Amino acid sequence: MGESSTKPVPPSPLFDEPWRQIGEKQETLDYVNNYRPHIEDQQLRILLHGAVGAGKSSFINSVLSVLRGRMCVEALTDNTSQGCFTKEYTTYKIQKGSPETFYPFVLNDIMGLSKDKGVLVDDIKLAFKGHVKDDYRFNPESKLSAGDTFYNEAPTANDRVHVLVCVVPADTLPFMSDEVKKKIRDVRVEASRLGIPQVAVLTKVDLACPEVRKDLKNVYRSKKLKEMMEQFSSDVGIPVNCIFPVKNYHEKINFNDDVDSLILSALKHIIDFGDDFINRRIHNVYH
Ligand SMILES: Nc1nc2c(ncn2[C@@H]2O[C@H](COP(=O)(O)OP(=O)(O)O)[C@@H](O)[C@H]2O)c(=O)[nH]1
Ligand SMILES: [Mg+2]
Repeated sequence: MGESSTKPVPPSPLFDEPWRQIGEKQETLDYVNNYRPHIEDQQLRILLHGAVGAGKSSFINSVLSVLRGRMCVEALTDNTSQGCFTKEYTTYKIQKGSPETFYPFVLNDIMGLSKDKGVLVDDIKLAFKGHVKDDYRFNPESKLSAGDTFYNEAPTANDRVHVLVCVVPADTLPFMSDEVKKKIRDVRVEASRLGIPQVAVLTKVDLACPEVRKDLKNVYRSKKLKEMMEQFSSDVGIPVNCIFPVKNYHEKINFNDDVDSLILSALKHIIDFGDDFINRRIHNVYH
């Protein structure tokens, strides 16, 4: 009866159940607040790389904001994507409580993923090993070399990079050029050679999927985002379990637990990967 009036039901854009659990916000925040590297004074250096406009500065600001409990715009974001392919190397420390106390991790960002312009892979390699001093202005035409004022001849364990984070925007990910994918792979290979763990942060998930824009809790229910993460994983070789979707605090939006939880979850995993690397290094030195 009435068979002709039954329209085919379009498949839902969402899975019934999330395929990954977002950790509980307070628990993750406590974990991050209590994190201490095993060696005293060791600091974990997190290097973010990604194209202009990927959301690197916004991610740093989001981390600062979540941890300090107020909106921060320290790593000034940039709306224009022109003419800013030379960038200074800046270390962002995060104050913890009293003015002279800092979290034991720092963040750097580097613009290394343009098709043609952008930081040279050679310079990224130098940054990995801690040879790039703060305030160095990258030159896409020539690499930093020994003897330069900004070349650190004797990097300490704290100057080295302990975890590499590739920042990619979800909204434009399907249009990422083969050249950029190749650059991500090249940087990854160099990082792997030095044993540096790699993570990807997928920003702007709110712009990539309407269901996620409606409710950020849908992030691990969105079929579109899962597909995107799997495709990106197979394109550049970063396992899906090392890819973390986030929405940044990027304009005057109010604090929101869902935004916080995703930022903190990404940060927790970044810290864990970096910490593993530090511990492996100690092990290798002493054994
Ligand atoms: N909707 C949305 N916009 C974002 C997000 N993250 C960054 N943006 C915007 O993207 C633009 C570039 O971000 P920015 O952090 O400056 O990128 P960077 O060049 O990698 O440092 C800015 O206009 C941000 O407001 C996000 O998660 N969602
Ligand atoms: Mg920036």
